[in-house]
Amino acid sequence: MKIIHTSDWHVGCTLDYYDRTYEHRCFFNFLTDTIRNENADALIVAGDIFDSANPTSDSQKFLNEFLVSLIKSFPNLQIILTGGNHDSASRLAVNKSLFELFNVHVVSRLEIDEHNDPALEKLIFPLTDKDYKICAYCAALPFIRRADIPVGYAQEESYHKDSFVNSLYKIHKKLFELMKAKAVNGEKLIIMDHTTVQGGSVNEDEAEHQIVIGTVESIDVDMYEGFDYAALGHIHAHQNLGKTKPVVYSGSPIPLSFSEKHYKHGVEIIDIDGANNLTVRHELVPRVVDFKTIPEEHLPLPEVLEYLKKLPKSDLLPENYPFVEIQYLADKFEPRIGEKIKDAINGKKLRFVKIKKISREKTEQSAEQRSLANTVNVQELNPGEIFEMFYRSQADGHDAPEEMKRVFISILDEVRQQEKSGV
Ligand SMILES: [Mn+2]
Repeated sequence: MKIIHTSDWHVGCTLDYYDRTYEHRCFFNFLTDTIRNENADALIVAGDIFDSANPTSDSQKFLNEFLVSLIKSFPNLQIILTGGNHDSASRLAVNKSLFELFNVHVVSRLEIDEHNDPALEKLIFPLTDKDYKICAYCAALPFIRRADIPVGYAQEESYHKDSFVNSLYKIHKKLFELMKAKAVNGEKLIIMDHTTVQGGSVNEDEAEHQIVIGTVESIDVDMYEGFDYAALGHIHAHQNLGKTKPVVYSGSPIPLSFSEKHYKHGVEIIDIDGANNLTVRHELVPRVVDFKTIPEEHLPLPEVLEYLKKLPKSDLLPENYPFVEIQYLADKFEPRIGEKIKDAINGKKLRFVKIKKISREKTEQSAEQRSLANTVNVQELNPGEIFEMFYRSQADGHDAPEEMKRVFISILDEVRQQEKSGV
């Protein structure tokens, strides 16, 4: 059987107020073609379906129409969508019971059962091939927030010093046991998760700069031991972190920001063959709108303005106009820079997104510092990670002491509790 794994669609996202619907529509067309060409049996989407917890009615309609088109074109396709940190658990679940009728399962939150335990059985779905033979079991874990875990849930466990991470370990272990008991005929065990795994890099081209390290809310890759495939979402750069079995971030299908323009955006095609071997390959999503940083060289503003004025004409349609970041080398204050740039690009077929000021000092910084400064999408990091990055930036690259991280997390928890209780 074939399963397609993707994540982080962020339907409804904009880039500096520019609409991205065209790119999503092209992606949905690509996905439809891929499901047809691969003769896929299942589509699993690991979180961040919408960009916002309050998607517009247009965004919701757009997603619903796509799902309906899939149901019509592929009546036997099984679809599982999980909630990510960008999604609202209750909003994503609005059409849950309707979609259930058509083999589309929406798992937006971790439910709690009558024993005050996470309702893990509800997260497990059998996946079948064309002959209705179960080939795999899929555990669909949505993004889990601290507040989702019942108080005292993993008290007796001691995988980790942080009680939240301890709970996550317990959930994964219990899910594995439940699934293992079902898989009496060697069915494959797949887990969907929307989380930060330690060692995951936010920039696949610079894998040595592993930014996501040691934060309380990130989990170890060993948590997926025993599973045949972990279908991850949350980090937008495609990567496989598995040591023996695949633990894969499919990555987002389109770049959400300029820092993601070099990512190899795509989807994963998982194949379980007749001999029960599982293989996976990454299929690239064609880039329909370019992301350009111009000029490529670091030039002072007057030369940049000349360069922009001389940009050649193109016959692109408006929906294909590239997103453009304009960079210039700054040594002094430049008044009215936005206006000057807008004048220089007037009538050019591009979408101006932002100005990137390169300071002379910065060009003298090490390449490593620059890549750290330029490649992190803050929205995809949790507060603990941002705190650690900030600490390192202020402390010549030294890691924050453990005690300080704990204090930060406890303050953060307190603030969240206060927000929840409306204080
Ligand atoms: Mn995301």
